[in-house]
Amino acid sequence: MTQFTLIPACSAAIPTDPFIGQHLIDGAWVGSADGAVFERHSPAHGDLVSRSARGGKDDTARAIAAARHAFDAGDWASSQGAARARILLKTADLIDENRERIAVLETLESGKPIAQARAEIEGAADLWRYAAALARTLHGDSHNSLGPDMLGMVLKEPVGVVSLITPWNFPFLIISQKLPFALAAGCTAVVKPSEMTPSTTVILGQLLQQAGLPDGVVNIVLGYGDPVGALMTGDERVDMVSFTGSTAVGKQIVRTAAGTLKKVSLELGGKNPQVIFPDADLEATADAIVFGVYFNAGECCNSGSRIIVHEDVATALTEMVVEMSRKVPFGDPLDPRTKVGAIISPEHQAKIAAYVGDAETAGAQVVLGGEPLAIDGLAGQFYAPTILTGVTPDMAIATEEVFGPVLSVLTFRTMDEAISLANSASYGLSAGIWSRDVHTCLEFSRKVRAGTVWTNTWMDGFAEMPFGGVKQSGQGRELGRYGIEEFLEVKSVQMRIGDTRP
Ligand code: TXE
Repeated sequence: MTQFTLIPACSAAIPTDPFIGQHLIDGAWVGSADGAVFERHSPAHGDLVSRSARGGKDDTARAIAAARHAFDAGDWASSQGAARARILLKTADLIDENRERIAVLETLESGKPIAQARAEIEGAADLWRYAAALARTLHGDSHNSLGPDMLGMVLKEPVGVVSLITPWNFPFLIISQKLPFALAAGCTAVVKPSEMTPSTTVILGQLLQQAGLPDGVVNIVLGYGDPVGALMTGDERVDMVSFTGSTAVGKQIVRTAAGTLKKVSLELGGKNPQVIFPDADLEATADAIVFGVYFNAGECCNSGSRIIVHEDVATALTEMVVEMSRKVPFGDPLDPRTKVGAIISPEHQAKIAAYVGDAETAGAQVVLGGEPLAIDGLAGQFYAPTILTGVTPDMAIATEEVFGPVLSVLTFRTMDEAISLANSASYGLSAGIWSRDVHTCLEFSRKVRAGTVWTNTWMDGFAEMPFGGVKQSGQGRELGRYGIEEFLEVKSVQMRIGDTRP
């Protein structure tokens, strides 16, 4: 029997000319002041995909100055919510119209399957529409119980200039979890996409211009965390940083932002447990586990990478997951049948392999995979679907984010033990519970420390539902009403009315 389902290189054409990315500063597309560029090759195919301006100190400073000027001029911040909503809605329509172009670039730069890239772009357009609706619902409170001659008003105002720094795993979706909400609130922005996946954010900038966004409201600087991201975090003219990425860089951002005490919102890593009780529908659970661990090749903060299964059903469930894993199509991300594509970089592939190797040394058993995959006709890096049993809580693989298609299986006997295992990582992004008993589901949901709990499902997401983590998974929330509140300040206005003489 073939061990895995592999999809070889398909016939989809890869553009011969690379995508050229420039910075967007005050409405103009420009190269770097020093002429520097960087390139991105497809992690699946090896071909050159994009050549981008590589931002430095001057480019970043100009972008921040443009955002500051656009905010302080007041036209955007004090515009009607309805006017901002119109631009966001137009942007959503343009995203739909350009879906294929964006999806192909996203796939080529990130290595993710084209079918998932298309769904991601569709989901992103929905976020722009949702944020447009929120732009028309901004309101504070009034208090008329402060005495006969006093009126209190609580106003919601935009935070100001926001720096938005995004990672490579869902480039278009993650910027769409931040930017439309910031714009709906009336903020202006400086955006830095990951150096691995800069190009779809450039397209977004082009679409925003087409939609009629005034110059300077959104500025994009392409380049690396050092210096661009760090400057966007430390500059006094920036009022807030919203970051998605690694916990290590999240901590660095907090330290840098402390110099000017700016507001910081962080969406960081996860080591998300799924607890399976013996009364769960095992087939549905296995199916969701397979989806949860291989989605985006496991390069996903919500990856369900840690299952904690009751001893009585551990063997049966693991066998089901192994069998289902063999059938998941791994391979050329441009082939619409592919469900799992390439690993983002050779360095990251080595990091995944090291985690698996260390777990084996520590006594875990590799029951599936545990090695790189060679795919016919593809020069990039792929890692096999990997399942480890006999994982114990003291192993690094049980508590650290691997960010690859690697599942760790732990076992439990009692609810207390399950909760203690689930809460044993320093992360607290998401968690799952599988049981037919509503009391079991509720008890777990209340006791687990996580920003999101899925019961009898995994990784559903809705524009309406807030998303974010506790513990070292971050602070602040995206999406839902909370998604816009992050970008608003509260001002207390206390007004004496009637006779103002003492
Ligand atoms: O992330 P980084 P990387 C995790 C995952 C992965 C690891 C490393 O475990 O293996 O992070 O990925 C910018 N100041 N996640 O190295 O470095 C950088 O340019 C300001 C979890 O790609 O955190 C990029 O735009 N910005 C995660 C962004 O930060 C800085 C998604 C993220 O890069 C900076 C991705 C600095 N000092 C990785 N240094 C999730 N939450 O889903 C870098 N950057």
